[in-house]
Amino acid sequence: MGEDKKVIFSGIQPSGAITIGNYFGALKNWTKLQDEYNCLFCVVDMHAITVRQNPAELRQQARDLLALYIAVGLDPKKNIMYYQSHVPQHAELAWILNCFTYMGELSRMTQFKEKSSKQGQNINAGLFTYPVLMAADILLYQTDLVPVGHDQKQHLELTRDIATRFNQTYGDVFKVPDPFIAKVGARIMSLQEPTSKMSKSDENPNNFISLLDDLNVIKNRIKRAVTDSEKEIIYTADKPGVKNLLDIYSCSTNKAIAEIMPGFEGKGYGDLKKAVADALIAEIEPIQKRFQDIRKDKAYLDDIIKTNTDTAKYLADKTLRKVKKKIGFPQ
Ligand code: ATP
Ligand code: LTN
Repeated sequence: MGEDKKVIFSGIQPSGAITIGNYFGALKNWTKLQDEYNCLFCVVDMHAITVRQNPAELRQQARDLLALYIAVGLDPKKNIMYYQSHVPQHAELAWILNCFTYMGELSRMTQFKEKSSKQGQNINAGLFTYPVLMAADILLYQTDLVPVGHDQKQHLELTRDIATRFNQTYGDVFKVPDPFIAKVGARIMSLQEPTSKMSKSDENPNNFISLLDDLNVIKNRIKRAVTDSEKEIIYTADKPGVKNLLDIYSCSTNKAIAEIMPGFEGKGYGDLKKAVADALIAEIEPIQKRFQDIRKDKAYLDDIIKTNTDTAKYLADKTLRKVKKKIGFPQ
C-alpha cells in the first residue's frame, strides 16, 4: 500500500445475488477509486449471518462475490480484497467496541428496525450489534473514506461517534472516517415497489435485478417494472417508478439526467423500458463474461485470497495491538 494515499474501506454482504443497486450504489463507484486511494474491499460474510443462511449457498455466494469484485474491474493487485471471516481481528475489535456503544444508539438504527420487524419474535443479538461490527471493519484500517449507498449513512455516523468516544478516553487511536456517497446510483429502488430500495434479500424476485441474471430475465423484469397510469416521461419524485428507470438508464449510460431527458421527449413508457433494458444489458453483459472466466480459475482466485488475507491481517493487527495496549489488556 502506498503510504501517501488515503485509505478506503467498503464491503458487501454475500447474502444473496448481487443486484444492480449494489452495483450502481457501490461496486461501480469503487472501480473509480482504485488508482487514487489505498482500497480494501471486503466480502462481509460475518455480517451475512445476522440472517439465517444456507451454509452451501453462503460459501458459494461469498466466492461469487469475490469473483464479481474482480469482474467489475477491481484489480486484485491494487486493492485488498478478502473475506471478513478470514481476518479474526474484525471480531476481536467488534467485541471491544461493543463495550463502547450504547443500547440506545443501536435501537435507533433504521436498518435494525426494518430487519427486526421482518424477523418477528426471535431477533438475534447479532442483528442488533451489526453496526458495531461494521465500525470495527472500518476502524481497523485507519480508514479515511467509506464509499457506500445512502442507506448506510446512519451506520457511518455511529462509527464516527464510537471512534470519537474511544479517542476521547485513550488518545488518537482511530482515524474518524467520512462517508463517501456518490451523487448518482446511491439509491436504486425496487422495481415493483419503487418507494423502497432494491435489496438482494427481497423475497419477491420481480423487485430486483441481479448482475448475474440471464439477459432475458433482465429484459422481462424491466418490462414488468411499475410505472404509473400517465404517459409522460418526467423525472420527478411523484413518479417514483419512472424516476427509478431513468436513474438506471443514467447509471448504465454514464450520462446525467439532464443529458438524457431530451432523448425521451414525446416517447412513451414502452420506449423508455426498451432503452433501459438495452443500456443495462450493454453494461452487464461484459461483466458476466469476465465473471464466468474468473470463477472457473480456482488457482487464480485461491492465490488472490491468500495474498490479500495476509496483507489485511497485517494491517488490522497494527491497530488492534494498539487498542489492546491502550485498554490495558496484559501484554
Ligand atoms: P440485504 O438485502 O442483504 O440487506 P443489500 O442489497 O441491501 O443487502 P448490502 O450488502 O447491505 O446490500 O450493501 C452493499 C452495498 O450496496 C452498500 O454500500 C449499500 O449502500 C449498497 N446498496 C444496497 N442497496 C442499494 C440500492 N438499492 N441502491 C444503491 N446502493 C445500494
Ligand atoms: N453494512 C453494510 C455492509 C458493510 C460495510 C462495512 C460497508 C459491512 N461492513 C464496512 C462499508 C464499510 C451494508 O451495506 N449493509
